[in-house]
Amino acid sequence: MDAVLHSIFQKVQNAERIDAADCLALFESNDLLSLGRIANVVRERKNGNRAYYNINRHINYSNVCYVDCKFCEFGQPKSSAKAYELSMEEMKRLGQEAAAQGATEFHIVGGLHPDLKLDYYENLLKTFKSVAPQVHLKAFTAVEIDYFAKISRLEVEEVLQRLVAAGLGSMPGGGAEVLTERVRKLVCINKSSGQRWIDIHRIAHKMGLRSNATLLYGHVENSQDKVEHLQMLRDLQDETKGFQTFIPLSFIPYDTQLAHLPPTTGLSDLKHIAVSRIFLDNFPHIKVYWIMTGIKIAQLALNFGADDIDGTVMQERIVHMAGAQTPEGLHVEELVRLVREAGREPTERDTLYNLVSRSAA
Ligand code: V47
Repeated sequence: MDAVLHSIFQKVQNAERIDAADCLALFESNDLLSLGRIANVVRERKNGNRAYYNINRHINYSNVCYVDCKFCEFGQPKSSAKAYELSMEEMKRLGQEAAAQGATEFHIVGGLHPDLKLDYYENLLKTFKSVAPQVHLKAFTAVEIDYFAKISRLEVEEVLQRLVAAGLGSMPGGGAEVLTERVRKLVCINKSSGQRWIDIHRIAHKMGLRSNATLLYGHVENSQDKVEHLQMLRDLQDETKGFQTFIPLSFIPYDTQLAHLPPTTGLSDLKHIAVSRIFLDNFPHIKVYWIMTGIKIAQLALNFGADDIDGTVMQERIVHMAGAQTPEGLHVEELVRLVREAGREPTERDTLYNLVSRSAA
């Protein structure tokens, strides 16, 4: 371990907070094993030997989206042959099927649809609650919430209050991409600003909602952008304590407008897990999203800072439309096997990290 990493290691061992310059040094280092060793100290201090997973289903009501982010192939204009909208009947069926398989969470997100109104989204949540009242609804990114506020000419608080009344339980971490304006201008110029994303999570947290945060890495961003992104998240978390989990998302380029970029590497995937675990000292959990990293890297990540391996997902569309080669869902037995083999203790959780115990069948 070189002198710079060694001094960061000492701070972490003494539970001292590292600063933005330290974070930059971590991103600039390729000494992966040392990064993992440092991250593991934080990971085990916070979560011991546990590795969390859940039984969840992703449901993407529609991919119609007017925004046209360069990294996203899921969002399509209404006229595209790839555009779709699920019917309420179909969504009921998906909800019932997942609930019968023991799902405790539906993760519901979609594009920014030019025609749907706020009552559609309220109805959507009510429909899921009517078929599976016990299942937690983690729904709508801050970008969707911002859009709902614009189209309904309501304040964000009121939109969230109406959605909570319809069954909203918490918010996922999508739409953050890279929060700096430099990167947003390059890859998602039509989207809510990074500051707006932060402000909406602040409002949600102040209303008592929990949420997650993400970072989309491996495209046009540099290390400085990522440090600023993590700093914005850490600052908000100091203020509200409303974030549960941070999820670094590795960019899948194949069928996107950025197809000329190379895919991320194993080294880079594990580095992002480790650096975020070390810097985000006020986030309880770091999740490795196996859908994007692949199962093999996800398993290794459990010893490089991650304490959560996400869930069964059942049907992933966002990055599979971008050409991801990973499975679209996993059986819970497979998740448990991966965790055990990594030497961690598989721990089923619900969305809010309450432990779930199931009696053996
Ligand atoms: O916001 C879009 C990203 C996100 C691509 O909160 C891409 O628990 C890689 O946020 N390659 C949605 N990523 C997914 C997401 C998420 C996933 C799992 C759990 C949680 C949680 C949140 O996917 C988008 C965008 O950043 N994305 N296109 C792509 N080609």
